[in-house]
Amino acid sequence: AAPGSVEPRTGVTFPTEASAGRSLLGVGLRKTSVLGLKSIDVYAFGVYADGTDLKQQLMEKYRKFSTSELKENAELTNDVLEQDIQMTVKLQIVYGRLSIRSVRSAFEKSVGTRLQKFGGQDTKDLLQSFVALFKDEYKLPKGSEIELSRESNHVLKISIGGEEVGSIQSKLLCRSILDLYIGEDPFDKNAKDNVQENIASILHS
Ligand code: DAO
Ligand code: DAO
Ligand code: DAO
Repeated sequence: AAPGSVEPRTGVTFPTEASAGRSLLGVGLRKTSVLGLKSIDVYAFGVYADGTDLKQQLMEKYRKFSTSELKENAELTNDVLEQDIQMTVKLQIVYGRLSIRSVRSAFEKSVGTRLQKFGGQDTKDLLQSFVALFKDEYKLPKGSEIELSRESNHVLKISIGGEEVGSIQSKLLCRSILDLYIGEDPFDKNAKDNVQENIASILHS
């Protein structure tokens, strides 16, 4: 098999490198619960970052800390979210009956909460106009691959099945999306911890 990391609960493998030489830092699972009862595995994900950007933006500030101090350092994650560091989150859908309607409402909830938290109330209309672009006729069957990437200068790029479907320059939106995976209340705590550990070791390499 090609080198990579397997997300253990779904068996999805993520390659150790994403496009443009970004390295895999952690893998995880995005779940949801229906009616607060049944838990559904929705997608597996892999978080990648450009090692050179990490060093350039963060080394100066964090070199004085040991690796174990860095693993616990909340400010480090905050800086990763804020700075102009190229990152990619690859998603692979594992839920077989995902409707665009539920993608829309999940997005409103997950990303919407973050937009409000970091940007304030006036992001609401923008969010509405964005989710309106998720048309009902789109399909995201099991196995679909989505890439969310932050390009330099805070450009968010979204690709589905290797095809770019949109991009927008917004520091707030980039931050809000990455926060789902490595922020304060992440989808998968274990994935977040692995990402932070790997960032710590990159900063000491
Ligand atoms: O079908 O009732 C249901 C549950 C569906 C849950 C959907 C969660 C969607 C998560 C966002 C996926 C983004 C690609
Ligand atoms: O898991 O709650 C979440 C948010 C995931 C962000 C996924 C964005 C996907 C946009 C593609 C929609 C295409 C119809
Ligand atoms: O950063 O200036 C800003 C405000 C951006 C708000 C983003 C709202 C989200 C909807 C647009 C997403 C399009 C991909």
